This record gives sequence, structure tokens and C-alpha cells, in this order.
Amino acid sequence: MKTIDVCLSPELIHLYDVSDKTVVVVDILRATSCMVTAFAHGVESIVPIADEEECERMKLQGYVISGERNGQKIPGFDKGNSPFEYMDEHINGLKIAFTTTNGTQAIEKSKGAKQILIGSFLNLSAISRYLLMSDDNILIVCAGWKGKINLEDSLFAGALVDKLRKHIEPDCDAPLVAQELYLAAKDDMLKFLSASSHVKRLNRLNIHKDISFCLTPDQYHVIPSLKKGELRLL
Ligand code: 3SL
Repeated sequence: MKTIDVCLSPELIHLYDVSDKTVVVVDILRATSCMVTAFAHGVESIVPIADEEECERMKLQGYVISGERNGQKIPGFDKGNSPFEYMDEHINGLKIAFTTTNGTQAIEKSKGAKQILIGSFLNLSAISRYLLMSDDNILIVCAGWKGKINLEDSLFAGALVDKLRKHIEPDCDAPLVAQELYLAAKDDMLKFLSASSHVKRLNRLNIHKDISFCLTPDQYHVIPSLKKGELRLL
């Protein structure tokens, strides 16, 4: 039977051999939710970049530059990290270079995996259907916050484990922890997350509607996948 595991923080990724695995990178609030939204609205490609200056230089190559640090849009960048910035018709066909506090760092740390997919609640069923059909073992990499574990990415991991569990064997205890967490939270994830550090941080920045949107399952059916350093639709 195929296996599934959960890396609760990118700092733990050295514990996993990703070379033969499909890795699903998740940063629910808000990087991977933004990426999924952007592809659902016709973005051509996204280059995820860990370093802010490197991302800024992509402007010279004609890219739209997007990014945040600590939840706030980087001054001088074209766009920030709210999914609502990636929903209008002007998004269609754009090539974006994207840097975020945690999400793009998690993608960078996952390089070396057999395949890298971008997950969020917004494309949860699309991802789970794809993983069921694939032969690869699976690792969910949670972006967390600056190396620490966070609740929202762990909840997504649990939701995905819950969908796959009948067909895919947990490789360790982290999938079980995540699944139990999700089962406790699933009836009201917004309430469950109200005490979480990043929800409190975003609320302090007056970012409210992004939170409930990013927790909405199955808005889109797209699956972004990393190839040669660039995210494109699978
Ligand atoms: O850390 C990240 O990658 C971001 O998603 C964080 S924020 O939601 O934009 O603050």
C-alpha cells in the first residue's frame, strides 16, 4: 500500500527522503491559497522565490512581482498575498514571481522531491483525487510560521489524510495527529482557529475575509505543480 506522511514544519524536512515522493506543499494562510486562486483565474505561471531581492529582480525580466513579509505587501511590489488580488480578469495570462514569509520557503526546501504540488482547502478534492490515482508515496509539507508549527496547515494535512486514509497507509504518527486535529475542528474551522497565532496576526492587520475564504473547501479544481523552478497547471 502507498504511504502518506506529514512534515509539520519545513525545519523537519531533513528527516524525510523526498526523492521518490509526491510532496504537497501547503500554506493555507495564505500563500498556497493565493497560488491556487491565481491559477484558477488563468495565471500562466508562478515562479516561487524564497529571497525578496531575487524576486524583485524578476521585474526586469517582465514578471509581475508579488509578495509579503509578515503579512504585509512588500513596498514597491505589484501585488501582495491576498487571494482577492488574484481573481479579476487582468490575472489571465500573467507570469508572476512570488515571495512570501513561509510558503515559498517551504517550496524551496521541498526541491528534490519527485513531484511538488500546491495544496490548499480551495483545491482539496482535486488534490486528493490526483493522489489516489498516482503510484507515489506522499509527503505533505506544512509551511508553518518561521520554522514553527501552525494550526491551519496541520488542519489541511489532517483533512487530506482523512480523505485518503482508507486507501493509503500512514507512515508515522504525524498523519494520525493531523487527522485527529482535523476531525475535532472540521465542523467550525474558523472558530477552532480563532486562538491560532496567524489568525490573530492577520486580524491585527485587519485582514479578515481572506481567513474564511482560505478555509473554504473545493472552490477550484486546479493543481499547480512545480517543474524546472516554475509552477504551472498539472
Ligand atoms: O508566510 C506566508 O507564506 C504567507 O502566506 C503569510 S501571510 O498570510 O501573507 O501573512
